[in-house]
Amino acid sequence: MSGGPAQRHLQALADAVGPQHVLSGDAAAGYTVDWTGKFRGSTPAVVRPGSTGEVQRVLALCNDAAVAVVPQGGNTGLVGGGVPLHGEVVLSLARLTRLEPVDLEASQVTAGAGVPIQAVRDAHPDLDFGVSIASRDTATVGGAVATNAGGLRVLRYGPMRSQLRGIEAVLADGTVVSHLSGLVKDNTGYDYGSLLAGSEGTLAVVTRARLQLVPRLHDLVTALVGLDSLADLHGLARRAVAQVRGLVSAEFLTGAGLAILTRNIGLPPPLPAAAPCYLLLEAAGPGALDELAGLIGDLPAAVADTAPERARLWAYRERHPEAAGFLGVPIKLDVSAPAATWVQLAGSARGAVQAVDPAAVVITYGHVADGNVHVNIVPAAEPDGRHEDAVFSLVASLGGSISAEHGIGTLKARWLPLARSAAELDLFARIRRALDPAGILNPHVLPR
Ligand code: 2HG
Ligand code: ZN
Repeated sequence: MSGGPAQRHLQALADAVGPQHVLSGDAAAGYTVDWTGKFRGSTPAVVRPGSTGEVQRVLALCNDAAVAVVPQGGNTGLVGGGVPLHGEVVLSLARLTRLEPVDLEASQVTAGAGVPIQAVRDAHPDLDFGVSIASRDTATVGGAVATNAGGLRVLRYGPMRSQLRGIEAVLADGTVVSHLSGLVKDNTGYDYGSLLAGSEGTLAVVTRARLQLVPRLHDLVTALVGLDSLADLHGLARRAVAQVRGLVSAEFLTGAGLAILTRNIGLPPPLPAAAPCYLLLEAAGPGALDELAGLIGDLPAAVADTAPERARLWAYRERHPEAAGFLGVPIKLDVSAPAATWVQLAGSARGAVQAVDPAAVVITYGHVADGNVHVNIVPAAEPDGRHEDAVFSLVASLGGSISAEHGIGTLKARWLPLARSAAELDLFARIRRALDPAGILNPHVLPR
């Protein structure tokens, strides 16, 4: 934007949402960088609408002026998809915080895009929300839909897309589409809510979501088991999935990541003897303790069945995303592989990275039952794409995905052809042009 038209556009945005909700300069700074510090951009304005009607007006104005927009929720994304890396206007949905009363007949709730995930989990004492992610206090419903967030309970409840029972969104030209009746069975045409889940802000801006709630779990038991090898760990996780009826989570971490955490945040070692890798299992229900004990047998393990003790064990896993940040600005990858090649992926990611950057620090952890490995890299060599190349080539050779849950964003856009055929990419582009012909929605994310 430049000169007079740019000023008139900013004035029109201020008229649409109120001048106090259009931020620039220092007030906008926090919206232009992601939490790892890797993705830093700049913006002429952060616009914070307070209603769907205001989102509608903002998008219509930007569409008419052909001004690019980056939608942003809690700004907890890890792939550079929610910050203005090319000088876009930031459309923050953080003020859409209305959480409607829980519909107890349907066990559903309708939440504004800016409602934090934890607030949905806390919406009713007898009910819970199936998606739980480490950033749940800050990550928002809209952002979680737009990235199809996964997290710690996917093996039990599926990702964000599976929780959707309805959606309200604003198209690029300001048209509002809304289907929030919450019907479980409703075959009346395209399920555009599913399409928007994982669309990374490129097809429409989510303003409200109708979400399925689940019965709150009781008698939760958490176990952290030390194992000698990733093959043993994967075998135990697979037996847990097959045998433990109340299994909720099966997460892994390694001694290398744990050592960084114990050094930097003073967590005491979880077990008397250090192990090469650790499997965290959580299960619910009256039989959970016995079932987990039977599965774990004589292996070294810490087992907890009270909330504070469970939280203590979870910290070893949930604080892993912070570990790389103690050493530098990390590259965060979230790859996955089929069960048959998971051990190979988890076991050779470090070697693949160090083949192109011998002094790089590589920390792996993640959601083992989903085949998902987080590869956090603190590069020593220039971060020029060589690290991503190494990991993504390995993943492609193992039949896996270059993004299990964080999305493509700007970080992975150039590697998408490794994961999707030319025909698929062309279909993506056609869908995108149909919904956003002027190309204003998150233009540097996913192919056009
Ligand atoms: C997790 O599983 C998140 O903890 C974050 O997906 C992973 O920071 C990361 O790389
Ligand atoms: Zn994850």
